[in-house]
Amino acid sequence: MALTIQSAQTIFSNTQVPSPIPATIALFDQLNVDDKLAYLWYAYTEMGKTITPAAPGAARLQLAEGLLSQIKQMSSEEQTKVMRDLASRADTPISRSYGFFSVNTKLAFWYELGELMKQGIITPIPVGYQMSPGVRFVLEATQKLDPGQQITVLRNTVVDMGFDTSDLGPSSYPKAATEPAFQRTTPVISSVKIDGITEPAVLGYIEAMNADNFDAAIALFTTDGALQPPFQKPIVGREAIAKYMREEAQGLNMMPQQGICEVQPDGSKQLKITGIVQTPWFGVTVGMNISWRFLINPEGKIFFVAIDMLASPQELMNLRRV
Ligand code: EQ3
Repeated sequence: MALTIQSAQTIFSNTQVPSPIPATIALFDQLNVDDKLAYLWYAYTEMGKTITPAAPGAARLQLAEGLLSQIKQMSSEEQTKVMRDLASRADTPISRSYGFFSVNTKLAFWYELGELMKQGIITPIPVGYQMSPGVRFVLEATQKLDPGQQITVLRNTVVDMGFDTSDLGPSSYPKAATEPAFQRTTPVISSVKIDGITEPAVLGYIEAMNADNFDAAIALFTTDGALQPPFQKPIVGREAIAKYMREEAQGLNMMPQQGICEVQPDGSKQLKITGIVQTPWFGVTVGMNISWRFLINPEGKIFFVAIDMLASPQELMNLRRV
């Protein structure tokens, strides 16, 4: 029987535990625009007591520089309006430009605004703002998350800001190939060993990803293969996966720990692997508990891989079907 992405998405689904991340984002989405900005400020400064993101490289800030320098010259009311427009996804020139940024440039843009807020150059919260019970509720929900889940909530809220440019065609901003790279650190693991796993495509995938060797990783996929990032739809085809990896997978450190492999009657293999991934934004200070669910075709190529955020560290051990 031919492999389909739809059926691949369901592999090991009965071993999965719902993550609290979408529920927290849904609570955030219900806040009004000033509450959203206030929530992000309080969540970010609270988190900053224990973990802080690494300063983005000058090259990446340069991509956001045009918008940042416009904002710096504005009055405090105008600055607040820009932030409200971004958070409400309004159709304004700045919100459109932001919408074309890559994920990492969006994060770099807010990182810099956050620095300016800390220095008192930009007002973090609209003047006269009073914290609402709604914000308190979402902050409490956020505090219950582990650091890896907290940074995922922050990341996703930042990514969703700005005007939705997906239907507008390509932008004039530099994209994937010209995006400045994250400084790659030496992978924490020097050779890939995963308890219970010997599948060459999987070991090769982790090794290539830990070296930012996306060409080698892509070569392990079938031409119609797919990669499904956490909470997203599958990205289908080698070219689309390569573009995504260049934009979003640079500098990641992947530390798979254990896995299981089930051979199917048609010779394909289903594998679930759990482990830790670190983002260059937070380095070794934040480990995210994740799983990879691979479907390998009978010829040993990756037809599908889903990356899921785990609900708790206990889930790292949760490999068996129940
Ligand atoms: C200034 C402030 C605070 C106030 C204002 O009101 C509003 C905002 C937005 C503010 C600023 C907020 C800032 C600066 C937030 C910064 C957040 C950051 C830097 C978050 C970074 C998060 C990174 C994450 C969660 C990365 C996760 C990566 C994963 C899980 C990678 C998985 C992958 C694997 C394992 C694969 O095998 C394939 C590729 C893939 C990427 C899917």
